[in-house]
Formats: sequence, structure tokens, C-alpha cells
Amino acid sequence: MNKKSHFNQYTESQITDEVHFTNRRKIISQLGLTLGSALLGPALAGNSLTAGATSALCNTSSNNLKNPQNLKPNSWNEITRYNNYYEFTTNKEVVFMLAKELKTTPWTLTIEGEVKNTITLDIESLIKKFGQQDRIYPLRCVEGWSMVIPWQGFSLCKLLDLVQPTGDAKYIEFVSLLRPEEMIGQRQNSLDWPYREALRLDEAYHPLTFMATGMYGKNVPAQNGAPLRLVVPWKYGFKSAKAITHIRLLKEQPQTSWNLAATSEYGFYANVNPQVAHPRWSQKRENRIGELRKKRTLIFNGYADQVAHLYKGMDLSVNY
Ligand SMILES: Nc1nc2c(c(=O)[nH]1)N[C@H]1C(S)=C(S)[C@@H](COP(=O)(O)O)O[C@H]1N2
Ligand SMILES: [Mo]
Repeated sequence: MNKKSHFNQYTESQITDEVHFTNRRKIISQLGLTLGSALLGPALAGNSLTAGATSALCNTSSNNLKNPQNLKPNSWNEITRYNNYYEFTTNKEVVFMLAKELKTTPWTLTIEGEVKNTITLDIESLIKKFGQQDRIYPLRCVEGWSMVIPWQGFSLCKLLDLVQPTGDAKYIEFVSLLRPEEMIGQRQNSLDWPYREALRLDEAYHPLTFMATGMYGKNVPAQNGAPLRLVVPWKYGFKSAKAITHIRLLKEQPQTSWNLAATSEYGFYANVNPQVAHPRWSQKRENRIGELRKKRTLIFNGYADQVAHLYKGMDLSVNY
């Protein structure tokens, strides 16, 4: 965990400044004072111009985000030799070899659609702007296996605060790379390319929703979604799109690749739920890679305290 990539520049102090700024703004409004740049001085000027004021929803300072379940990460070899990545192959054990073909530099991410500020940023700029926080999160695949991955990256809400979704934005779509020259699985119609996934906007704002740029203190390996990959730890693994090039803010719920491929097997919400069986097998247990005995799968993958409120009043067997 101590070998850091060349990209890895922590900007914790910037993040802390933003949090202070937000708190200060709250205190000031509670006191009934007017927000004036004279009053706030350089704190406002410095931060709001670079990364935007952190919205009240985007509080990433909590220690509870790093490893709330106190999980022990799988080894580098376990994580990088068994991968789901249909752009290369459906054979999980050879993805890592085929993924060597992928060129991940240069790479840009474009955020567009229902936003006030459309932007395109390269990976280096993203890391400079948002830093690299450590997050140890479990990944639970629909197929019944799971592993624990030590990521570095930033909460997606930081990016949302930068682009500022319009009032009409209700959903967020993630589009993965389309490049059949390097991704030989894309020469087949195993899925509708490019790989697309989506979240409701409030799910995207949750500080657990994460953009990974690093793993084990190095750049994310190609087979795990380099150079930029979504991580939504309370949802089945397929929601966590790899190799993202575009993020689109939308008014309507979009189609997703897995939902198009098999609607009854891959719902839009895809919250990890041992109570709701997959049409062809139970989801009650999982096989943690590297462990002999199966373990019980937890509702919301163990994050019920943090995320259950997002689904209040919804029937989770209908909205699977
Ligand atoms: N672009 C893309 N992203 C993807 C996939 C894929 O095939 N293509 N597979 C998904 C599935 S089903 C899982 S379980 C996880 C696996 O991530 P890992 O290989 O890092 O464990 O990636 C998800 N993201
Ligand atoms: Mo999966």
C-alpha cells in the first residue's frame, strides 16, 4: 500500500478546505448573515474557482467511508487474475492477458448533458483536482463471487459539484470505451456496445459512490477498469463500469447494456439483496475469492445503514 503511482498526489488539504468552507457557509447562514466575498475572503475565492463549493450532500470527510466494514483486501493476484470484462472475453481467467492490448494514455473523460458546465478532463487533471482517497470496498458479482478491493480515487459527488447538474437532471449514465481494435470481445455482440450503466442522481451523489483511479497504490490495472472506473459498493458488480470515457446527466432513465441483454436477470437498481433471487439461482450466499467456505451475502452488501434510506417505500423485489 505504500508504493504510490506517479499520479498519486494527495490533495487532502484542498478537500479539507472545501469542507471547512461548506461548514463556514452553513454557520454563516444559520447566523443570518449575508454571504459576501469580503466576509469569506480568500477561502471562497480560492476554492469555489477551482473545484466549486462542496454541496451539502457531498461530505467526504467522514472516516466511515474508508473501510466501514473493516474488511481485509484480497491479494493483488486474486484481484487481477479473475475479472469480468466482456469487452475482452467472457472467460474471467484470461481477461488480464487480453487487456494488455488496451492503451489507456491519453485518456479523457467528458461530462455532458443536463449540466451547467460541460467539461472534458484528462486523468492527470482529475487526480490533481480531486485527489486520491483510500477506500476498501467489497465487489459482489451477480454470479455469486466476491472480492475486497483497496481502491484509490474520489467520490463522484465531487465531480458533480464541479459540473453542476441542472434541475432537470434525474439520472446519470456511464459510458465505457468503444475500441474494437484493442478490445477483441467488442467484435462480438455479447453485449450492446459501448458498455453503458446508470444510476439515479441521488445514488450518484452518495459519498460511497466512487471513481477509482488507483488500486493497491498503483494505477488501476487494465483488467480492473483502467484508467477510470466506477465503484458502487452496495450494488452488484455490473453497475461498476470500467474504462469510462463519458458521463451523461439525463432527464429520463436510460437503457443499460446488461438490462438490454437480459431484463429479468439485471435490473436497473441492482442493489445487492440476498432476499431477491436471481431467476436462475439464489443470492443468499457468496464465494469470497480465496476463502474456502461460502459466506452469507448482506443486504446492500453490508451498507444498509448508509444507503437504505435511498429506497424507502420502494418494493425491492419489483425494483431489483
Ligand atoms: N466496461 C465494463 N465494465 C464492467 C464489466 C464489463 O464487462 N465491461 N463487468 C462488470 C461486472 S459483471 C463485474 S462483476 C465487475 C468486475 O470487476 P473486477 O474485474 O474489477 O472484479 O466489473 C463490471 N464492470
Ligand atoms: Mo458481475
